[in-house]
Amino acid sequence: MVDPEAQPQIHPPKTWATGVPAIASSFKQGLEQMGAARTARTFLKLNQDKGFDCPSCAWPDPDPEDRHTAEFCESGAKAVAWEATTRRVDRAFFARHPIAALHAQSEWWLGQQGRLTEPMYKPEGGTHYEPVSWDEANAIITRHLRALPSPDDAAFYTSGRTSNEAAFLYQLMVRAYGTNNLPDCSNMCHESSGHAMSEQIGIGKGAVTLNSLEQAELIVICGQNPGTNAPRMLTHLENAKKNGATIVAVNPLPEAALIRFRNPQNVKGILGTGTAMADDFLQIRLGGDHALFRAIAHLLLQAEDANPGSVVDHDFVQERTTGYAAYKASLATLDWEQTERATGLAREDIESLAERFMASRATVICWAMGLTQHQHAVATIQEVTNVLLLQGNIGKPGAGPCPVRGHSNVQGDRTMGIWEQMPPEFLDKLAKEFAFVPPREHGLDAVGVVRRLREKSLRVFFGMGGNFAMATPDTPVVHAGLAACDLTVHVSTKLNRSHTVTGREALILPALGRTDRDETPRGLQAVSVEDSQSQVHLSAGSLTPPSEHCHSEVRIVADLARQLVPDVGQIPWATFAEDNDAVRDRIADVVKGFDDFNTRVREPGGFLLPHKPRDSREFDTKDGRAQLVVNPVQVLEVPEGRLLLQTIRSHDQFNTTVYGHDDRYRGVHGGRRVVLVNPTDLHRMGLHQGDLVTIVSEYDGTERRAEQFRVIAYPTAPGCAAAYYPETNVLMATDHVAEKSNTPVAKSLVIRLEKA
Ligand SMILES: Nc1nc2c(c(=O)[nH]1)N[C@H]1C(S)=C(S)[C@@H](COP(=O)(O)OP(=O)(O)OC[C@H]3O[C@@H](n4cnc5c(=O)[nH]c(N)nc54)[C@H](O)[C@@H]3O)O[C@H]1N2
Ligand SMILES: Nc1nc2c(c(=O)[nH]1)N[C@H]1C(S)=C(S)[C@@H](COP(=O)(O)OP(=O)(O)OC[C@H]3O[C@@H](n4cnc5c(=O)[nH]c(N)nc54)[C@H](O)[C@@H]3O)O[C@H]1N2
Ligand code: SF4
Ligand SMILES: [Mo]
Repeated sequence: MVDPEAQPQIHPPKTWATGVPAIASSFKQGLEQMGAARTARTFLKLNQDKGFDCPSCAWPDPDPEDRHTAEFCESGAKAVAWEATTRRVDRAFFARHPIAALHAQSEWWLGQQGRLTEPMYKPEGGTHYEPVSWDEANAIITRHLRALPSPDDAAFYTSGRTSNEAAFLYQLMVRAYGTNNLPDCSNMCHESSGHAMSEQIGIGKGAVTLNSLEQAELIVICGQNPGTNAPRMLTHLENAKKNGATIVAVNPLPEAALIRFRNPQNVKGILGTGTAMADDFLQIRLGGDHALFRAIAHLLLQAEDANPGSVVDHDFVQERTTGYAAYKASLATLDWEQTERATGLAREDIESLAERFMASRATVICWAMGLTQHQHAVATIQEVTNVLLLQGNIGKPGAGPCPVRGHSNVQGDRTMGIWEQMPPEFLDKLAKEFAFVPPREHGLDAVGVVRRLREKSLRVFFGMGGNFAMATPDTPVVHAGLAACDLTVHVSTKLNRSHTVTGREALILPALGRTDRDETPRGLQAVSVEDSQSQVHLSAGSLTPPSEHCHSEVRIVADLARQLVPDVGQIPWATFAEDNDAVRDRIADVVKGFDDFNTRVREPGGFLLPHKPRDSREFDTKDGRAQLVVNPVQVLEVPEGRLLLQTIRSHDQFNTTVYGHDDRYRGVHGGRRVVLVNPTDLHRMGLHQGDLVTIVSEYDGTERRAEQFRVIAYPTAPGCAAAYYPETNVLMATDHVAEKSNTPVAKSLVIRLEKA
């Protein structure tokens, strides 16, 4: 296991995705980590009815009768191999490695050591983690939390892999303890989508299903790299294409999968040249999408004026929306010079995309982090929704907004109440169901927690999964703030950086993963998850757990709650600890759309949650109509000699987990400290491929530095650069956030490159 951090090798970017190398890569990872028998056994259960849900992304599964034997992709296989590894991190490992030595290792190395096997504790002044019993661990947490002047001095983070059942119990415990400090990874991810869409259509979730997607006439994919981050989406795009859909990619990077796709699940896909995926590729400048969609709307309205009734769906707009007149007035004229500057696109390219909108009777727009992680993200997503609403592209087959979620259950966790600002109706129901008084004041979101860490005023940090120390902005500030806590606790499957950035005392609590069998005195347990398109289904692992001391997240929460809040309300924690059906019965009482949960979740494929705009074109907004909203365009101005930097995922990582050092489709091999820059910009800056540079970000008069990056000449949009996360989180400023959603800006940092 050599950490090949040395000099990366650069090959030309690929112009197609998947096919044989993807299959080879999946099995290589599996065989290395698990051996042949376990690999075959595990992969055959992945995403199958009565099997387990892929722990990687949130892309939905087809109906059970339409599933393949291998209903997964390379990314899913890597995530499974990573979790189901036979390597172990036990007490001997922690005795051998002082925490400081672990801290010096890379993310990749930490992730390679294997599964955590028992609770570990770092006492005050300790240099090593030491074994501790579950009872003692819970007593330590309880002692600290009870000693706090206010429950608001603790924060309880959730990453989106947590099951519905565990998430529901977790928020219940935290609210019973007395705080709404429930930040989650969604705060850094699709918060902007949720915020934008809730205001406009009354719900923050996507409004298309897989079947519907395949009936679209036009699919626009903005700010998303599905070939790496939601690979099976490509199969459905390919089907849509076979049904006659036009696909347009809007991206600063020519991502391989958006250009050409080889489907590994059919023989022609393996051998043949594949499907040309995108009919058009608009190489947009970072942050230019708001201006692009304003221009599209302008052109649609202009065409409508020229030929009334030809473009706008007037029945829909009149009966179901508010704000048309003001919206139309705001688009009477368009500043084309500003539009071209903001988008980096030529007017003809925008006009030709507008024509595709006009020609389509059913349009889907998909997006991910390329839209959500900008200062103007909420306005951008609202403009996307405006354009869909104008043509009535919601609540009919083949049409609608399709935000593609990240973590496999990030959407479900939110549905279960993991949010620092759950609405009063939810809290009322919780209060009634469990006979206690939940706190009403909004809690801290992820950036709120970072601000408390910055002022060193947070006392206890509790992480339900995830890697808060690396996923957040301003890495050194976060690390110093965590180190100043009285106690840090992490419920995890594997070692990561957050375990090496310890509070005065620290705990690691080992959890079962999706692949593990969960057997309690009440029998085998299954959990449930909600995918990106609101389908809820069961997931049950079948592998023997890494150790008898690994507990399910459900049990971890319930056992802690029995010590922490035994007398708050009437909550049967002991039953919850071993019976997920009992938890689901209570979710059915509290959470909308979950009636008869235990029965419906056992139907093959589970059940679809209600979604008024999708199901009946009804909108839970202030006036019961969808809102067309006006937001002024902002052009990201970049001073001379600077670039806009986006921080992205390579093909060999899952967020802060680094599986390997190749980014195959982009042609980067053997290293991650690289910055991709357009050749004309390099030439202008006097830099050459392979030069070693320091990336310096400039925000609000402050500078942040990331050293030892190699420059790669890459066909990204001019004026733009790209580098991998989390190595570049040191460049992000805590206060640089999206308006309204408070999401850290990860996709448009003003930077300069200094030759080392
Ligand atoms: N294998 C794998 N799968 C994953 C993950 C992973 O790390 N690895 N992470 C999961 C998670 S939590 C998430 S949120 C998703 C993330 O999925 P993505 O959003 O696809 O992930 P990113 O790598 O952040 O890629 C952002 C994409 O948007 C483009 N982009 C950036 N800025 C702009 C812009 O201003 N305009 C436009 N039009 N495009 C832009 C980038 O070039 C890139 O293609 O993936 C999930 N799935
Ligand atoms: N610069 C920059 N920063 C970003 C982003 C970006 O694009 N650029 N993206 C943001 C986004 S979209 C997201 S979602 C966040 C992600 O932030 P997080 O969700 O906090 O980070 P992950 O890397 O997904 O967390 C991985 C860890 O989760 C633990 N884990 C894995 N499986 C399980 C499980 O089943 N149970 C438990 N208890 N633990 C488990 C493992 O210990 C693993 O190390 O990062 C954000 N940060
Ligand atoms: S598309 Fe996402 S959920 Fe499906 S197998 Fe691949 S990584 Fe897993
Ligand atoms: Mo995410």
